Amino acid sequence: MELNIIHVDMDAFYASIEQRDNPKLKGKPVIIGGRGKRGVVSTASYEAREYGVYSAMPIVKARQLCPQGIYLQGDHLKYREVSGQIREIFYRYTELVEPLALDEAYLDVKGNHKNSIRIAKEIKRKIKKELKLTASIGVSYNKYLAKLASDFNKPSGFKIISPFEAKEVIFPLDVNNLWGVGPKTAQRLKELGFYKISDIAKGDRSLLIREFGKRGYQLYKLAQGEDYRKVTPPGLPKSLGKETTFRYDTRDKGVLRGYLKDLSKEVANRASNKNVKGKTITLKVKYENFEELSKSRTIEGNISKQEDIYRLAEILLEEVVLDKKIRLIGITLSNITEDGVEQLKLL
Ligand code: TTP
Ligand code: MG
Repeated sequence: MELNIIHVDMDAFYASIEQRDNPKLKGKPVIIGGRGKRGVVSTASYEAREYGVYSAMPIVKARQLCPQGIYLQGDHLKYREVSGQIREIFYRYTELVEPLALDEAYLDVKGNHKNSIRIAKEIKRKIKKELKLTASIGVSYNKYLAKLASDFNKPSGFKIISPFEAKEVIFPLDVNNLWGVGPKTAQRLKELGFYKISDIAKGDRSLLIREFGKRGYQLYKLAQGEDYRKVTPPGLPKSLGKETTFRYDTRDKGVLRGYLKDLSKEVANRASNKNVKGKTITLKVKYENFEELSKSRTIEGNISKQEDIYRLAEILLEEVVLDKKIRLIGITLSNITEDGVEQLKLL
């Protein structure tokens, strides 16, 4: 298990940006939030948190707790811009960046030859040096633990959770520290006798599954420090496919190849429009009796060109038994990654 997942979460994001841009706000309780009686706190600087002010609290209440606070409406355009600058730093290390919010993202740095702990430290340093802001960073071997780690010693935290210490770190924690467990699930878990993560890890798996279904199994796995979710960059389609139903059913290979050529071209065009490439080609056929069959092949490299897609589809067609006529054929490109970002980003 490699420590290739990094989770970055900026500290008191909106408030820190305001403090950075206006020296008078430095070291002061700054509260960003909506205006008016019904406004709520978006975030509070760490100085303001000492008064008990936190996100989602009504502004009215915040003013009671911290009358000397500096209350600002905030500038979302600016926060968005800074968010872009932070992501630009991430992209120097990997294209596998999955933002969760303006100030938060998962990175998978498995493709980078540098040691991931070193990458994480560099990212932290660059955010500080170039953007004059602090981030809290967690490094681990999966998303759940990386996010947990980044939250460990905020602000300006840095924590690594290795496979050897994962259980030691998570076992004593309350079940609400499991990914996706909100107040309701936490309460139900406690009614069932699961208070700490260790209770789940050592508990009755079938009870969890009976109670929560698939989610119960996932909780059981998370409690062992296991999480198989991948870091998925946004906007990338999971697959690109195109299929066609024939006017006349056929088992003629020449005709089928002709269709495959057209379909390959369409899939290649879509890949080019979306600027993606893929590793897996799937050929789907539907026989005249509506029976369906699909065959896949995954290659080492990545493809996106018509001729490459066609070549693989043709190989797959050879594996299809043509004892009945076919009424539909389709090609799908999957296992998709962005094409050409490397060069663009270096420019
Ligand atoms: P968070 O990362 O949750 O909070 P934060 O960055 O302000 O503080 P922390 O150091 O604890 O990470 O959210 C990021 C930004 O999102 C936050 O600065 C403001 C905004 N936000 C809201 O507008 N409403 C909310 O309820 C929350 C939680 C955040
Ligand atoms: Mg944050």
